[in-house]
Amino acid sequence: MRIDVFTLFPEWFEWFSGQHHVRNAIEHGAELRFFHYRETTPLTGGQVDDAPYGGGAGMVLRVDVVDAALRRAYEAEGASPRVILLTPGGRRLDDALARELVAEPHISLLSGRYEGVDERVRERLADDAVSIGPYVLSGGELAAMVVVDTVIRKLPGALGHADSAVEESFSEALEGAPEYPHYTRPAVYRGWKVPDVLLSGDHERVRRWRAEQARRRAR
Ligand code: 6GU
Repeated sequence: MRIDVFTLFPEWFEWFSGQHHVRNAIEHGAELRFFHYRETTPLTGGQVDDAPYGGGAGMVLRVDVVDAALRRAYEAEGASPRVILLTPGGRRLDDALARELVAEPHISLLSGRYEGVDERVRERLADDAVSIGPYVLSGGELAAMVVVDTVIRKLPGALGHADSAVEESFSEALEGAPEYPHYTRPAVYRGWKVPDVLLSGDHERVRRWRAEQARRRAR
């Protein structure tokens, strides 16, 4: 799978790209690339934004700037990724959407900044608009990291243990329920005990207990 991120702040992603699970996914064949709007802007002086028509505060990311970045990235190689605008008004990210995205061979995430992004980006250039939750961030960069993280951890090899992503919270294996509780050593700490069933060695009882706990958390 290939994931491209378009941004005005590529340096924000340096730390993220260095994280173990991200590097693992890349070593297993995932591709993660970053594109800086400023490097492909058709405007002079690295301009990427402009004042809003109709007036008002703040600046708006220009449609010609986003179009130039997409064309430069894809036209020569004839790539046609699913283009996703990151915006607080988009479709809410959940596990179903993450599964939908991980099934794509190639996605592009467009981060916006400033007061907003020219609406023609959403109407004409993007296939989808996605939000990570009901609050407003200063830009799409953190949202892009959240989307990339939820998607790549579903790719083979991103997590150390092959089954870790299968049974995790909200996944299909748990029928969309939040995850069951986890415990590790010590078995008793300050008198706080780990449930006996987990120490029983009876895998079937453990499986049933975990399924019941996950259902309970869902309620
Ligand atoms: Cl995708 N972008 C911004 N700026 N704020 C958000 C968001 C995205 N999702 C939730 N809040």
